[in-house]
Amino acid sequence: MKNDTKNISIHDLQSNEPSYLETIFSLANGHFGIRASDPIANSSTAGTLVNGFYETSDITYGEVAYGYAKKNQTIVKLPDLRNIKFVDDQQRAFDQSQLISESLDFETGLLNSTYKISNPDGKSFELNLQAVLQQSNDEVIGLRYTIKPVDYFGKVVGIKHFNTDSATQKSDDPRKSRTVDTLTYAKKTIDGQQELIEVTTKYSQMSLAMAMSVSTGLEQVFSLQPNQTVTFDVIGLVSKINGILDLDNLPKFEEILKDSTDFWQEFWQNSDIEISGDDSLNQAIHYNLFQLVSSTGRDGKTNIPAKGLSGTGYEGHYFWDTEMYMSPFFAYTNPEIAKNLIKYRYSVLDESKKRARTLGVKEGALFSWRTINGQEASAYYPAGTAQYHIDADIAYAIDRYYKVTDDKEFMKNYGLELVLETARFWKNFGSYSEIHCKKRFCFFDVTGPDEYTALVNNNYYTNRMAKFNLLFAVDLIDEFPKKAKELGVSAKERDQMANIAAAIFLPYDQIKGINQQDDSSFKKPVWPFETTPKENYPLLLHYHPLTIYRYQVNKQADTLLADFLFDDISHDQLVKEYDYYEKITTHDSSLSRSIFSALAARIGLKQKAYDYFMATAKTDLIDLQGNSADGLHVANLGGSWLTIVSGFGGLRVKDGLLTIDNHLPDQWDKLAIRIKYQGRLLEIVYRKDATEIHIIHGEPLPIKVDGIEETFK
Ligand code: IFM
Repeated sequence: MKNDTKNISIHDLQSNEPSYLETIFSLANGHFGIRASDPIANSSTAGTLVNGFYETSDITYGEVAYGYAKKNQTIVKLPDLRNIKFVDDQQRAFDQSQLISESLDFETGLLNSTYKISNPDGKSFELNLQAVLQQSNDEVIGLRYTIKPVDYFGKVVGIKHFNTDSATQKSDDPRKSRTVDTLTYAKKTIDGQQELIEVTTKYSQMSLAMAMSVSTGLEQVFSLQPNQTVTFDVIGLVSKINGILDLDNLPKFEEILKDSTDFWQEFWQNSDIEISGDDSLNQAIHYNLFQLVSSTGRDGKTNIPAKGLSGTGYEGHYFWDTEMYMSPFFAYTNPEIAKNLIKYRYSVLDESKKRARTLGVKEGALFSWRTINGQEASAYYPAGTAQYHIDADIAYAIDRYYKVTDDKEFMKNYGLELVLETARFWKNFGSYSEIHCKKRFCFFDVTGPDEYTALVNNNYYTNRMAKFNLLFAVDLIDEFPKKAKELGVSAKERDQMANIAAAIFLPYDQIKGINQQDDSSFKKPVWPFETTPKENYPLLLHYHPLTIYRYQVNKQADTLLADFLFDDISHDQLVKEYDYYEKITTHDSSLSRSIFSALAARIGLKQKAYDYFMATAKTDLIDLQGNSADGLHVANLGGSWLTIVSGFGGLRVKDGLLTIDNHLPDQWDKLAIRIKYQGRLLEIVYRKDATEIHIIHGEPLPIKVDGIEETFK
């Protein structure tokens, strides 16, 4: 039976703005993505994006300093595979189009769009375009064009060639992408049915091939007659980076659709979430999970761009978003993908060691704040490189993966080394200082997750994460002593890490009784929220950074994120901390609300948890941040899962035990989630007065549910 909450159509959306719809209905398979363009409009924002395919350019600084990032890395917008041209019997283009309907099916991965296409006389036909990406062979897309006359009859020429004109608009918004005009296109083969182009970037020296095959011909003439339709299929191909394409044995459209349907069926089998009684919310969650997995590189060489493959925003860069917001979903539903995301970090470990040397650290690795190839691409170090918490975020994701899978082999071959090299960074980048007559280990000049506070001393989140990273390294050294020795660890180094972890300073305000965001945070005046007009949000687009940094104002969860992750402060302190930081947080970052919701659920602030969650769940579907046209907020897609499962569902691994606390919102009668845990598939059903656990397959498992440990079969 069809599930009504596993599809979305334009009627479910409040905006019909074309570039917004291009994002919302974009399709991807981890390797490449295609925006849902109007096929005849030649939109400047339409196109194909390949995960990890970027061009570099020099970063131009007014004043440069040692160690600044040198090169931009910009994801390349490639030709639009949907694009087509139709010409009438007088050789005039059908150049007007109007979107009539559009819907995306999350159970098959099929996007269905219908347009009314008209010539200069206003005579028209209806074009239905179906698009679906192959998932097993991720280089393939199937496109089916079906044409039905409205009041135009007679000759039409359909012309399908690669359109390589690409005009991206320049903008001052730092979240948008810069233009790339250093591409070379070479037509390699062309016959009546197939066209292949090779795209080469001038500076990053990457290339790939795109091809399309139209069985009825690249330029085909047909005649539209009353009550008749014309259908033809286009099979499109996008090679791997520096790869080649095989144009023989192409699959048929139906085969691509079947492949996609099989993929999505298995996906929902392992990862579904159902909330009783709110169809539009279920739809939003299903949409989020569909787009999250679509956005994710699965090959161990690529990662998850902050906007997925749905838009060029943030230039296709990978951030800490992956480890803290997206990989939890994969660890618990598709650990193979979680593993490959960590493998990507391993693949840039050498670059990260070099970066640590540039920062003056003689051992260890510093992962880049924003990057594709491992090199730092942030030109603004106060909110870029200074966010070195990314090292510990990666270690945290490895710990999560290990807890959920118990994959010792992976830890021996990859995990240990990554945790060790990040711990070495912390050991060398911080320093001892005397605080309240005690020797404490500190991190000076650091930026935490909150990007409205920069270059402060002892950011609580960073210090808490560094402590975790060092302790985790010590645990792993003890667990894998032979491998640790091979990696050059001595008993002295191990003890040094343990001692530093114990001495790390965690700022705490005695009077307020809460953890302090950093050494200076409470000394600053609170941002004048009462006199800030609504239209001045997000603040980053209206105030100089130095205006913002001088106030207590948060863009996103910072200290509270540490509280969420470590669950190590008393209920009373958490309530006070939440209350304090909530008042100074703007949520100008889409990474914020999910954490506020999850924590509110844990504290018992039910209405707040629900309200923040509703905004999180529908961030892109209601264009909450106002910039979904640039691409989806993929961290938030993962954040919405995190809120449901770890917030309302209270799921975490604590003291080696899967632990669940039922915080079901009053608005729901039932929540059912599916997760994988150490080789088992589980369904957890939360009701108002009970929590049921079903082990769908796998061995019995002890679980702590609402404080009581029981073995479930
Ligand atoms: O990584 C985030 C950051 O935390 C807030 N600004 C946007 C980045 C990319 O999503």
